[in-house]
Amino acid sequence: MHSLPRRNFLKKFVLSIAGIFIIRPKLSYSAEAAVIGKKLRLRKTPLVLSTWQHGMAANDAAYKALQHGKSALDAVETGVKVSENDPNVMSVGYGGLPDRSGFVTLDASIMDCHGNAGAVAFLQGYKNPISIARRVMEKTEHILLVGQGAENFAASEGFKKQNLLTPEAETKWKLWLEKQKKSSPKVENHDTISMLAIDSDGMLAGACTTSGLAFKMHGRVGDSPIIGAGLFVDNEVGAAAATGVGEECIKICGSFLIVELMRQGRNPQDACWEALRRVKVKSDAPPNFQLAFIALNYAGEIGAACLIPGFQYALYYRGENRLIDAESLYK
Ligand code: SD4
Repeated sequence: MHSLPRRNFLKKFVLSIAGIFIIRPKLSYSAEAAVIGKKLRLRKTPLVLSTWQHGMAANDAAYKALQHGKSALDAVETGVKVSENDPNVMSVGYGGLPDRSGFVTLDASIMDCHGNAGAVAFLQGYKNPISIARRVMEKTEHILLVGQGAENFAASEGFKKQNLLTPEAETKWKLWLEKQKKSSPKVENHDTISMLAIDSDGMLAGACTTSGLAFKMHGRVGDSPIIGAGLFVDNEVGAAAATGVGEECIKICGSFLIVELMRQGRNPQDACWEALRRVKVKSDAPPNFQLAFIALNYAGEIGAACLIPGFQYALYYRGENRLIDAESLYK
C-alpha cells in the first residue's frame, strides 16, 4: 500500500541528485559573475577605476568615500568632482578649455546600480555637472537636460553659477585662434574623467564628466552625457566608460557595446578590444585620433584599452592606487 509513494519518493530523490550532479545547466556569464560577485561582496573589496593621470587624485577621494562605507554612487560623484574642481585639469569642469567661440560648455552623466541614469549636456556656468546630472537622475522623471534648461534646473536646485573660464584657458583659446588664422592645427584635448566603482556591498556605479573636445563648435555635444556611449552600468554584468573623440564612441555605442559583450561571455579586457575593433578607421595605418575604454565586471575583473598609444588609467584596489599604461590596438 505504501510502496507507490515510496517509489515516487525514490524516483524524485534520484532525479534531484542527477539534477545537481549531471544535468545542472551551465550558468550564463552574468549569473556566474553574480556568484563570484557575491563572494567579493562577502570579502568587501571596493575598487575604483578611472581615466588618465588626474584619475589618481579622483580615485583617492572615491576610495576614501568607499572606505567610509559610502555607496559606489557617492564614491564616483565625490571622485570625479576632484577633477571638476581642479583648474589645472583643462579638460573637465572649472578651468576646462572653451569651445571655439570662447564658451566653456560641460557634459556629464552618472549611473547607479539600479540602472538609473542622469545627464546634462551643453551646460554653462556650473562647475560640477556630475552633481547636477545626479539630481536629474534622482529628482526628475527625465535622464538628460541640456543647455538653458539644465542651467535653470541647476539654479532651482541651489547650485551656484560662476565663470568657469580661467585666465590660463582663455590664453590657450586666444593662442589657438591666432594659429587658426595661419593653418588648422589639430588639437586633441581629450582627458575626460570617467570613473567606475564597486562598493563594499558589491554594487556598481559610474560617472563621466568633461568639457569636451577643446575648441569644438559651439553647441557640440560628445559621448560623455550619452548613456550607452560615454558610460553604461548594468549591475548584473558590469560597467564601461569612455574617453577620447566622442563622435567615434557614439557611432559604436561604445560603453553599451562593452557591457553587452561582457554579458555574452567576454571578460572586460576582451570586450574593450572588440569595441575598439569596431571603430571605423580609414586605413591600416594608426588613426589620428584617440579612443579609449575602461571596463569592469561584477566580479571585479577589469579591462582597459585604447586605439593608439598614450592612454593611462588609474586603478585603486586593495589599498593601492596605481597609474597604468593601457595597451593600444595600433602600435
Ligand atoms: C568628448 N569624449 O566630448 C569627450 C572628449 C574627451 O576624453 O575629453 N574625452 O568627445
